[in-house]
Amino acid sequence: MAVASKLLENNFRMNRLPHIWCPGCGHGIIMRGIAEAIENLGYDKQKVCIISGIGCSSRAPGYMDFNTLHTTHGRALAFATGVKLANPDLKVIVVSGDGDATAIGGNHLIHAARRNIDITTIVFNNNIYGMTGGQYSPTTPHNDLGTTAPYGNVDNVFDICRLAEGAGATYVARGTVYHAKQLEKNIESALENKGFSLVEGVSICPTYYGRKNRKGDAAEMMINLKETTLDKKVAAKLPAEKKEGKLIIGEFVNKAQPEFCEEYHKIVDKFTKGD
Ligand SMILES: Cc1ncc(C[n+]2csc(CCOP(=O)(O)OP(=O)(O)O)c2C)c(N)n1
Ligand code: SF4
Repeated sequence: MAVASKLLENNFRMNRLPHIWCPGCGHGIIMRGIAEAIENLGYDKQKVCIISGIGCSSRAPGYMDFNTLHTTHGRALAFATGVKLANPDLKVIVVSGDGDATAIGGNHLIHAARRNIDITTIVFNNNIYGMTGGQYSPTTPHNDLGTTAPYGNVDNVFDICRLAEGAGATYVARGTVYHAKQLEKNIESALENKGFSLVEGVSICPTYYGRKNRKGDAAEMMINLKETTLDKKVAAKLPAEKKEGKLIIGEFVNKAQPEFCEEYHKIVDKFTKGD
C-alpha cells in the first residue's frame, strides 16, 4: 500500500483539493481504491484515461491526475468507447453513479458489456441521486424514500452486477466502502481483465439517502454496510435463512472472451493490409 501523501502526490491534482464531497461521503474511498489499484499495477499514467458522466461520483476525474474527461450525464461509456477505439493502447476507466450508469446511461452500459470492449467501469452505488438532491434511482430499495418517492419507492431494484453479467461483462465484482481493501483488489483484477469489467462499489450518501431513510450518521451507515453484507465465499457455506436480506460481495465473473477493439481492428487490417 502506498503512503498516503505519495499516493496523493502521484495520482491527484493537488490544486483541486480539498474535495467538495460532503463530510462522511463514501465516494472518496472508492476514488482512493482506484488510485491504489493503478499504483499497485504500475501503469504508466500517460496511458490511463479516466472518464465520467455527471454526478457526485463523477467529480473523481476532476481530482485525479490522469488523462481525464468529464462528459455528459449517462454518456461516459459512449465517450469511453470512442476513446478506446481511437487509441486501444489506453487503459480506459469509467467512473459512474448508480443513476448515471443504470438509469440515463443504462443502454450504454448493456451494450458496452455485450461488446466486451476493454473498459473498466466503476459504479459508485449510493442508492440515490446525490448531486441533484436525493431523487430515487434504479438501485433505491423498494419502499425506501427519496425526494421523488416521498411515500416510498414503488419500483423494484436493479442488481447492477447481475445486469452486467447478463449483458456479457467478462469481469464483474461488488465491494463496499467499508471493505475498502477488498474493493481495491477487485478494481485491480478488473483493470487486468481484457474486456468489459464492472465493479460495483457500494457507497454511502449520509446527506440524502441516509438522512431521508433514517440510516444514522456516516459511521452508523458504515457499520450497517458491515452488518448487511456477506462475502460470496462465506455465503456459499451458509444455509439460506442466514443469507436472507444480505448483500453478497465478491467476484462474480472473471472469464476470457474475444475483446471488441481487437476483433474490430482485425477486420480493419484485413481490408487495409490485405491480411
Ligand atoms: C441529460 C441530463 N439529465 C439530468 C441531469 C441532472 N443530473 C445531474 S447528476 C444527476 C444524477 C446523479 O446521480 P447518480 O448518477 O446516482 O450519482 P451521484 O450524484 O449519486 O454520485 C442528474 C439527474 C443532467 N445533468 N443531464
Ligand atoms: S450528496 Fe451524497 S453522494 Fe453527494 S457528496 Fe454529499 S454525501 Fe456524497
